[in-house]
Amino acid sequence: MRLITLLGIVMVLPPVLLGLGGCGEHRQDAGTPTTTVETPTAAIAVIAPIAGFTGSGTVRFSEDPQGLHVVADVAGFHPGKHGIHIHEYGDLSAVDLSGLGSHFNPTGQEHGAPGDHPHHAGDLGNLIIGDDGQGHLDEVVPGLSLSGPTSIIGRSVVIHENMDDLTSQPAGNSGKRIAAAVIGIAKP
Ligand SMILES: [Cu+2]
Ligand SMILES: [Zn+2]
Repeated sequence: MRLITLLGIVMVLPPVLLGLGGCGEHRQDAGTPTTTVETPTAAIAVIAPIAGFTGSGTVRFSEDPQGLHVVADVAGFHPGKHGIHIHEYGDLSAVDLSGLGSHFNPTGQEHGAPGDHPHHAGDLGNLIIGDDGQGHLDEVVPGLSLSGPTSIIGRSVVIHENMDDLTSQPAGNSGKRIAAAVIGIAKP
C-alpha cells in the first residue's frame, strides 16, 4: 500500500517539477530570482580565547576610501602589547588555532607593520592592553576589503600572546594564538 502511494507521488512529481503541468506564465514567475546579492558593507569578528587563556571582545570592520576601517574593543587580556592579524582561513577546529593558517597575504609580501612597505595585508600591528585588561584599536588599513580578492570575509582575526615586533619573519615572533574569531558579515 505504501509502495503504491510512493510510486504514485514519483509519477506525479516530474511533470510538476519540470513545469509541464501548469500554464506558461506561472512557470516563468517561479524561475525569476526575487533576491539580489549585495556587497557587504560591514563585518564583525566576536573574539573568544583558547583553553587556558582569557580575553574576549569584538573587532568591527567597515569599508573606507583608504582601505578598511578596523575597530577592536576587547577585555580580559593580560596587560601589554599583543600581535593582532587577519589570518587566511576561518577554521577554528584546532585547539591551537593552527587551522587559521598564516597571515592573510594576497600580494606575496613579507611580514611588517601596517602602513609600512612591505607588509602582509593582514598585519594589523599590536593591540595595546591596559592594566585593566582592556584594549581598543582604531585604524584604517589599506589593502583589505569586504569583497573581491582582498576580502576578509570568512577569514579570521587572531590575537597573540606576545608583542608583534613588526620585523621578524614570517609572523613578528608574537607567540601563541590565544584568541580568535571568524570574520562574518555584519548587519549594516
Ligand atoms: Cu597572527
Ligand atoms: Zn604578517
